[in-house]
Amino acid sequence: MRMFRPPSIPSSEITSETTWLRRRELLAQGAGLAALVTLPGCFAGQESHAATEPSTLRALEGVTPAPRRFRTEEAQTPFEDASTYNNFYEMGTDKGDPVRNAHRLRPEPWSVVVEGEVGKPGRIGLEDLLAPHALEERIYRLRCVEAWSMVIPWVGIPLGAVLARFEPTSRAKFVAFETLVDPEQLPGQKRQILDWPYREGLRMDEAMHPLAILAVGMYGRVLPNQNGAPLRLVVPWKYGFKSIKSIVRIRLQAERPETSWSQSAPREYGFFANVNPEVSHPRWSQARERRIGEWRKRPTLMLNGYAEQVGHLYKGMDPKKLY
Ligand SMILES: Nc1nc2c(c(=O)[nH]1)N[C@H]1C(S)=C(S)[C@@H](COP(=O)(O)O)O[C@H]1N2
Ligand SMILES: [Mo]
Repeated sequence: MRMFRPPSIPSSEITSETTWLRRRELLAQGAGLAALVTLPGCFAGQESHAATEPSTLRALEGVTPAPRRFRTEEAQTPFEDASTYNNFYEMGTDKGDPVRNAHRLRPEPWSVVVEGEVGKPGRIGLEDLLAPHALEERIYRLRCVEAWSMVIPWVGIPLGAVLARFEPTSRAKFVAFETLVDPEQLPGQKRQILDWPYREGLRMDEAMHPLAILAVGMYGRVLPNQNGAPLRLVVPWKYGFKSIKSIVRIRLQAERPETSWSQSAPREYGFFANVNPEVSHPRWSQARERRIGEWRKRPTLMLNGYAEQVGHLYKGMDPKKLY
């Protein structure tokens, strides 16, 4: 991960309302563009980017609105920014690379292997993974370790509910996740920037916490490829790199899994990666952050503002070790 550079995209508008919750018809490939530009707050004056939208981007039906504890009323990051300023190293290391390379990824059909310390292991199609769960909205802050942040209305399902279906055994203490490996779909994998696949992990109690979700959409629509289609993790109290994209494998296990960033730079990126303004990254302070679209920096909140909800998970642990 690199040092902060100001976003290369002009990001001035602020979507102040949750305009996105309107149910939308399935957008046909051609009609999609026209329909998207009419959505208030999105794409105003940005038609050129809309043209790069994956053709599968379509509305999600029947989403339960987020209850108070799973939403922030802060201004939401415009969809335009959240879908063009990305970290997805498998699609390139510049923030603009993912949206440029996104069309190569084929998010359907898609399946996920669930294995390890579970009663019912197996490979499961995305539809079957999602089917028994109602889609829920969650409006979360997400803070990148590079000190920029966003507010995004996700659509997904609680990770804990999904894991429970596979009947974790009593030996399951951690969950390991892996991203797809396919250099044709993810051209960044032609270079050994990280030891692919991208790998992340959570402790079991973190994974079961209701704030942790598997997201399939944002802003009421199917996830754009550059944001991790068709299925990504969102863990809002941890630095963004924990929120692994385009997941193909979930393994429950007794031991703490190795993760890509802590393996490549253990001094800089730990396993827990809890947002903590008091613990500096070795190369920069984490005390403040720049919300995409804002000029003035704002203070970073302990556990990204979710301390009341998840603080108890880390009782008795040294916060200095929780980076
Ligand atoms: N597979 C994979 N997942 C990933 C990354 C990545 O490079 N590869 N980058 C992470 C980082 S550093 C951040 S900040 C978030 C960014 O998510 P966004 O682009 O949807 O905002 O994705 C995370 N998930
Ligand atoms: Mo990040």
